[in-house]
Amino acid sequence: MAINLEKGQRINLEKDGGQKLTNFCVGCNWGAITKKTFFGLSTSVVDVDLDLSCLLFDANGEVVDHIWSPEYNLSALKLPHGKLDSLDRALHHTGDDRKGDQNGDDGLDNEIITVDLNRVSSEIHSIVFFLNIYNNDKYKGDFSGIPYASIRMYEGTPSKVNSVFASYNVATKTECVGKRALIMGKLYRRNGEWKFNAIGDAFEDPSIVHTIVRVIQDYSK
Ligand SMILES: [Ca+2]
Ligand SMILES: [Ca+2]
Repeated sequence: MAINLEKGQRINLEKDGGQKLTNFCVGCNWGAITKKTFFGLSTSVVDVDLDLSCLLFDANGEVVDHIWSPEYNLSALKLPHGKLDSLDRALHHTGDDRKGDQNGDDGLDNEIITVDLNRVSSEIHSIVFFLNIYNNDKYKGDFSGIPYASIRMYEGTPSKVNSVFASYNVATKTECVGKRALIMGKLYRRNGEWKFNAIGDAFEDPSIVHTIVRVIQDYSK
């Protein structure tokens, strides 16, 4: 049975059979907004661009590595340029989806970070995942205005879901109303084992820059 994550919940990465979860996907599935126009006779689609990212920290809470869309060139802000792979190649992002599902829920996640915990550099002690609504002219709303948006950890590949380990529904959570950024959760080492803390803190951050700074300041330890 998949775990329905609650804010603040801490879980062991242990499957029903007792084996450890080591290879999995962290993904976000969301839909574009369909609007009825002209007295309901036709429809128009408003693209929604969510961005899934993560920051990787060492035991002292110093930034070791990061993954966010290469479309974000933040060098003017003294933040690293976006990239899709971690330096140790243990984590890989499938790429920036700027639209969301256009024809209803396709059951697949639109942005995914694949994780192989066995390959994570020993230097890394925590990995914080976060989600932003990209700041563009198409969608100015918050998480609650998106027809569906959920995050999950599952075994499989970006194109095939074998077994869902845990999920978190963003669009229906009251704490996400009025918010455009979500600190999803943190993978962290404890006594040689990986665990997961479903943080679930949501913020009004107008851009990913605010969230990156926030994660570095408040979620690195
Ligand atoms: Ca995106
Ligand atoms: Ca989808």
